[in-house]
Amino acid sequence: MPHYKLTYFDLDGGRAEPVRIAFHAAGIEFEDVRLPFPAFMEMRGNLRFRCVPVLEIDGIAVTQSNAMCRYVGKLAGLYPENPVEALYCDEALGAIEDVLHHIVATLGMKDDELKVARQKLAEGWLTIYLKGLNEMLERGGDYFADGRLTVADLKVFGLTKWLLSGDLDHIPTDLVGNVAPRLVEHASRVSADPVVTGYYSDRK
Ligand SMILES: N[C@@H](CCC(=O)N[C@@H](CS)C(=O)NCC(=O)O)C(=O)O
Repeated sequence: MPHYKLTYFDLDGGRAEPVRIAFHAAGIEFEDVRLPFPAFMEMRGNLRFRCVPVLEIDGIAVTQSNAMCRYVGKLAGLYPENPVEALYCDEALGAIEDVLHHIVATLGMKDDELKVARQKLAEGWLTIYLKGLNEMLERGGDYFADGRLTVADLKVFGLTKWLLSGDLDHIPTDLVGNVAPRLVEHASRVSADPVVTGYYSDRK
């Protein structure tokens, strides 16, 4: 078994979380390196794309969270084998990356600038992406692909949970429910899945 080392911020969320959950589901041990922000800033200049997560497999570093989701998803049985279902899974993974870039662009802002940017985000890109994800669920039923839990569900769940949490100032917590009600049901379904509950009960 290779040595896996996953480096990310010390958050139970974000881009590394679906990868951590998939490792757990696969029963694969990994070194879960959780960086305080100052430690990230110190190493940032040495990271290939100046960002995390970074997955090292026997010391060989790999970037791109969606590539990691697919790789560990395959090891865990959480990635579809059927090419069309894999396409649906990838579509959801890619959509979340797109919308994360819009959210991240507002993270360094403050006061009125933040308020204006977040209101614009909520009414604009967030609504577009949430509605799109809702529409994709209408195609797939309860899950984004393969009629079962995949890494796509873990990634979308991370976003929905963040938006529902109220941690993003000026993003109304009822936005998801208003524009994408299927995503709220989806988040409840995913949070109750044994793959997810098993991961968090072992984290405690
Ligand atoms: N496409 C990359 C994006 C990675 C990314 O933007 N990571 C963020 C954290 S979630 C980061 O390291 N930001 C710090 C920075 O850009 O300085 C991926 O999916 O892994």
